[in-house]
Amino acid sequence: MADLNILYESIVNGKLESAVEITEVAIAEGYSPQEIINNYMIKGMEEMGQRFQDGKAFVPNLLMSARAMKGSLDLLKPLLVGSTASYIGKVVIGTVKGDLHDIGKNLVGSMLEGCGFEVINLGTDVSSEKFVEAVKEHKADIICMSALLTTTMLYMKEVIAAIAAAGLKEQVKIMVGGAPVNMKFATQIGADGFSNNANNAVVIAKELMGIEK
Ligand code: B1M
Repeated sequence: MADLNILYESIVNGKLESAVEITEVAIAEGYSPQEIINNYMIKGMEEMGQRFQDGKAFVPNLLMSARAMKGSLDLLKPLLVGSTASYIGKVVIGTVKGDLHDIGKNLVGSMLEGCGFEVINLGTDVSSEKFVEAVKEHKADIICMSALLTTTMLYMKEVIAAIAAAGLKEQVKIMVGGAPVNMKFATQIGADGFSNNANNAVVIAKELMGIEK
């Protein structure tokens, strides 16, 4: 039987191979991807954040942990993606300019995909111009912005201003998220929705599309 504490330890210690190995076993044994992600992988990254803050871990450690997390996530992603014949809405998602954190954003994107949205992932360090272009090009219903730094979250306001300046505010709903972002901030900058986790992001996105839960 899979000991998922090994997965937690592998993320914390940045061990890609053992993270992948134990994830494969867990999948074969029928663990749900949500349980694996929420109870072990995210907890491992949170522990690394704490250690980093306490000066007990450094950027290379974070990178190793992120690599291990990505390895496991790549295996779980196909299980999150459902088989939808037609999409319920189109989402453009990206981490805002100046910010390179993408694990949480990718998780949100995968969950949205799994729940029937078409997702256009713009990556990290995304400028307001790129968001505007993508909304126009893909005729997106929702923009999801992610930020993990207290400095870069401020850029979300600039993106919203650029969307308004391009005359797109009535056309597209704007959702924000990421560790330092909260409901108060989301309201202040004029976002239509906020979520502090990937599961709830789907609920909010559906609400914004006018779809019953
Ligand atoms: Co950095 N980092 N980091 N980092 N990093 C944090 C964010 C930090 C809190 C660590 C700490 O000090 N405790 C801190 C920020 C402090 C602050 O601003 N208050 C920090 C710092 C300071 C930095 C650097 C400045 C360090 C340096 O260079 N001196 C630097 C900045 C680089 C840059 O972006 N320009 C930096 C770099 C990095 C790495 C590149 C090494 C690496 C990222 C690798 C990668 O993403 N590919 C990294 C990591 C791994 C972290 C921590 C440890 C983990 C982040 C993570 O992946 N969490 C993080 C500490 C922490 O968060 N505890 C930290 C797991 C992920 C699943 O959660 O991203 O929160 P999260 O996503 C959640 C929710 O927030 C929400 O749903 C997700 C799933 O539940 N969500 C959304 C996220 N986006 C959403 C969008 C939505 C909705 C919900 O749309 C609507």
